Parts: sequence; structure tokens; C-alpha cells
Amino acid sequence: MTFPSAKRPSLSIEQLVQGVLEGDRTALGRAITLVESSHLDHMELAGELLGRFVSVPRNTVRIGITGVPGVGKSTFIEAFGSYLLSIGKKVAVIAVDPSSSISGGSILGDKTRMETLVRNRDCFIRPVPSKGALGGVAANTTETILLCEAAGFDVVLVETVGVGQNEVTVRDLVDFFLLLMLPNAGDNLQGMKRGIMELADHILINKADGENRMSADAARNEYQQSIEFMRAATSGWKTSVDVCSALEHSGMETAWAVVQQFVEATTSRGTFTDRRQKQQRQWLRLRLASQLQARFFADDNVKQALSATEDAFLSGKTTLVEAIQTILAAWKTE
Ligand SMILES: Nc1nc2c(ncn2[C@@H]2O[C@H](COP(=O)(O)OP(=O)(O)OP(=O)(O)O)[C@@H](O)[C@H]2O)c(=O)[nH]1
Ligand SMILES: [Mg+2]
Repeated sequence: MTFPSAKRPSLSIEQLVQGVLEGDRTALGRAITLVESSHLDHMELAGELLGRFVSVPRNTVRIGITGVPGVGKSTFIEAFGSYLLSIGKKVAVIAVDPSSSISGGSILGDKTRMETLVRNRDCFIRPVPSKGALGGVAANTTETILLCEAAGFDVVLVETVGVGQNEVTVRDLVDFFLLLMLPNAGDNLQGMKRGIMELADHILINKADGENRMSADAARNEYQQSIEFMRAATSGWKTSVDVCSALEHSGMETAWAVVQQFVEATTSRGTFTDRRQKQQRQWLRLRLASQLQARFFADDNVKQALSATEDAFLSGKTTLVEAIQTILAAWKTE
């Protein structure tokens, strides 16, 4: 079976697998589109596709980057990503919900902010649509990460806006969680989820340039003190605070050194693998739930029972509990 898409010719699963393994970006993009689909047939194909990559062993690192809108996440990714490319890494960038930002960031805006990355063949940039349930975003992001890794990308950067629920989910999808903050403390508190600092493996005060240099240093000292008493985000690892300027590309080498120290420390203690396994388990459950849901609502008996019971419920002939029982009972799982 092939994956049909409007206008473009179909590619077989075999062709997609081959393309992804060869690092072909068009195939990678289409593979991601397939796994994002909530169509039941596509889900089965996606499962087949993903199943082909599980045994591809790779040393990769997944970095989540969060912070309030406008803190400079996209600019940081451009600077950090450029540094990584310069030392021979292949970099994938995944932007979760890039359009939600109040500062007007969109994937188009991001592409101008990530000029170097957009043009580089060793970089792949992809937004994750945030529509749908949170579980869907999490599962889609996990799968996009896996496909990027199968296509040969060594470092995966996941950008997420540090407000609302998203960043908590993204913490659960990555190895290393980086929090960007602004030099003036008040700007960070606005709209930022309390407790986000406790999830961070590293904190960078961005925009430490020009007039902000001094206040960035002061902020670093202040945050350094406040994290002293916090629970470790990753057991066996001490979160620290540093300054950087994404605009001036300063502090990127140091930031990468911190990531490498983190990977070494957590790998030797086993926490790196433990976390990935926990994430695998979460992924399995999320996908199980979405498959169950898709199959349930695609079932003819369920459809019939749903419309009949809905009417009865609306006219007050049945209670919510009874309605649900009737619809569930209509589902023939055999
Ligand atoms: N001075 C200075 N400005 C910066 C720095 N990093 C980013 N900016 C500016 O801050 C603004 C927001 O930067 P973005 O990279 O779009 O911030 P973001 O966190 O990705 O924002 P959203 O995606 O909208 O949440 C832009 O005007 C950047 O040029 C920096 O290190 N120094
Ligand atoms: Mg951005």
C-alpha cells in the first residue's frame, strides 16, 4: 500500500524507508507527514514505517529549548545550530507550536531568524502542528525526532514556548532541557509557568550583550543562588546558570560543552538510558490510546450507536452514564 497525498505521486513504504535512511529530506518530510496523519489507514502505514527504524543504533542527543515568547529561542537555535554545523554535526530543528507566540513568531518568521540553518543541507527544520490533543503533539514530536535521527541527524533541537502546558510535555520528550531567560527578572516571571526552573538541566540568560551585559551577570548570580536549593531536574546532574548572546553568537561553545558533560555524566550513571526507556513506554501508551480511539470511532456499530444514543441523550431519554455504556457495549472488538 502507498501513502497517497494530494498532487504528489505516491511513495511506497519501502521508498520512504530507503529515502529516510539515505538522509533524503523530501522523503523525511513525507515520512513525518505520514506519521502525523490521524487517518486510520495512515496510522497503520506509519506504524509499519516506524517499525523499520527501531533497530537503527545511533548516538544522538535531543535538546528541548524553552523560555517566554521573545526570549530568543529561535535566534539561539540559529546561533547554536550554526555552531554545531561548524563542528560537523547534523542538526534537526523541531518547533512545537511555533505560531502560538504573542510576539508573532511563526514558522515563516522563524525561517528568517534561522537563515543559516535554512540554507544548510546538514540541517532540517520542521514545525509540529499543535492542533489536537496534547498526547497527539507528544507522540508526533517523538516520531518526528525518531525519523530525524534515522535520517542521520545527530542533534535534535526542540523549540517550545515556555507558557501553558507544552513545556512540561517537551521535558518528557528530550534528554536535556534548556531554559532561556531574560536579563531582567521581572520579564521572566510574566507568563512563565512556575516551577519551570525545576525542570531545567541548564539555564542560559540570553541577550547578555550591549547594555544588558551587567544585568545578565546579576541575573545569573541570582538564579544560580535560587537553584541551589532546588531538586535536581535529572538525578546526578547539577543544573547551572550561564549567560549568552544568541544575537552575537557568544556562549555557544560553552553551551555545547555543558550538553556533552551532561550526556557523559548521565550515560555513566544509567540515567540517560533510563529516561529514554521511560519515554519509549510513554510513547507506546500514547500511540495505543490514539489507535484505540481511531478504531473505536471508525467502527460501524459504534457510529450507529453513537448517533442513536446521542439523540436519546439530547432529548433527556437517557443519562450520560447510560449513553456511554450503550455506545461502549456496541463496540465489537473481535
Ligand atoms: N539583543 C539581543 N536580542 C536578541 C537576542 N536573541 C534574540 N534577540 C531578539 O529578540 C527577539 C525575539 O527573538 P526570537 O528568537 O524570535 O525569540 P523566540 O523566543 O523564538 O520567540 P517566540 O518564538 O516568538 O516565542 C528578536 O527581535 C531577536 O532579534 C540576543 O541575544 N540579544
Ligand atoms: Mg521562536
